[in-house]
Amino acid sequence: MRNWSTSAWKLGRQICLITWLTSVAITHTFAQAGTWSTKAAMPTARFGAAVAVVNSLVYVVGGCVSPVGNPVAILEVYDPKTDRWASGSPMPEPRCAGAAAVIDGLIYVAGGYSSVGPTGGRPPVHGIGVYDPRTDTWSTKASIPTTRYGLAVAVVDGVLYAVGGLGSGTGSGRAVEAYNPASNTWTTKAPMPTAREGLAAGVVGGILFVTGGTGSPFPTTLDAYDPRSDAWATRGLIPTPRYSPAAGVINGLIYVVGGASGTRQQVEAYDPKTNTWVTENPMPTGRSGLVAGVVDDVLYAVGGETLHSGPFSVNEAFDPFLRITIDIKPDDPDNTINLKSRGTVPVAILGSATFDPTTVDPATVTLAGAPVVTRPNGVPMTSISDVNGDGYLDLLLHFRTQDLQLTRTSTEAVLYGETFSGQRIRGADAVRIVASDRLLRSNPWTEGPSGRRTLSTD
Ligand SMILES: [Ca+2]
Ligand SMILES: [Ca+2]
Repeated sequence: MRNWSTSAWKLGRQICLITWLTSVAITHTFAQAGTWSTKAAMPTARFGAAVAVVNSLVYVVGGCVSPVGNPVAILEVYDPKTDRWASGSPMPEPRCAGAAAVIDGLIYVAGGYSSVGPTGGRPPVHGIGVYDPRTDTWSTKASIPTTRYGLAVAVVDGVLYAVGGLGSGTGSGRAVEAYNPASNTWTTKAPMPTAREGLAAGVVGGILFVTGGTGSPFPTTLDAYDPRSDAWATRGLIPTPRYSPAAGVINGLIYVVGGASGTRQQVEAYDPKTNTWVTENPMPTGRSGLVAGVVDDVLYAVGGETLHSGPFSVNEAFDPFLRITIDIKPDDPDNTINLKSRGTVPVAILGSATFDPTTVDPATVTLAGAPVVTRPNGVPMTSISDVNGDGYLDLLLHFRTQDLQLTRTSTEAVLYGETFSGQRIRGADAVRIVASDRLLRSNPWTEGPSGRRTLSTD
């Protein structure tokens, strides 16, 4: 039997009880606005793999290929643009229930076990496996001090944090160790408040959030780690406690997907800003031991198992947003933005046969992190007209250029918002960032809040 799942199965009834007991204490709402779709299946069905995203490609590495375990070294790569899979060089050794993260374009895989012995023993993988997608080659770095599997890893400020998991040492479930690639060394950090194996992690605003997993007692909370102060805080309860879910961060929300509890289809999103949860549409194929990679704000839930079936090759995509079309600077096909301008950037949310932009709540809209310009009374400044003459009304909004979180290398700006009924929307348009001083001198025209051009007096 695979102990990796049976521990969760034993706790199944306990989970239901905990869920019922805690549901009244948790602030969460039901949005159910995101949509699921089925994508090309992974060539090799697996659970307990590790996942990383580099340059919009999803790398799924290692895992177990049979219900009894059988760790593998396989690397398979999914390209969401083409909905196709390719193979990469396998890891130096098999690894199941490890975890991966990306630093400077390299994939670091830590923890896991390399085989399953006849009596259920799981020899640990000691070294970090480092994969360079540019050369399709692997190397091995410093051994993790506390060997463990079913851990989570995450990166904050170029340092990899290996959190929790089940290992040989006592207290492995609370272990936190940080790996610095510059020095190839590990450092011991403050332990988690809650012991967890089969947990999920996400980073928002430099804070590492963990939830899920098994332990003693069964973890029902979401815990937050601040690497700057090396301190943990418990941030409240998760609506559905579960073993071995996957997690992905999209626009500052942590989406926790699947895991052993009930149908294993549950999707819940945590907002660190408000410390609240939203229940999302369930995943079509319920699974635990799956992985999740996020590309262009779409979460790809790949592989996994259940107690009675799997491993799975299934690949299902979750999009939290209604995708809309925007036109940054309707008068300018190049969407030129001078980051030092004191003016505003007009953006049209375009209407269509299927989308009425007047349903958008302007107070919820941001462009590259900037809010909509408001009137002195605080009401967002908006206008409605058919800016592109296609017969559908468009919503014109303005954003202060100096509020935009863009850099000189930005090539795209993303607009997020919600409709008045709570549907999340997302639109993106290309931008061309220009050297500021030169433009100010050569172009005497600046844009006012109305979007109309006025001659600058500079
Ligand atoms: Ca434009
Ligand atoms: Ca229009």
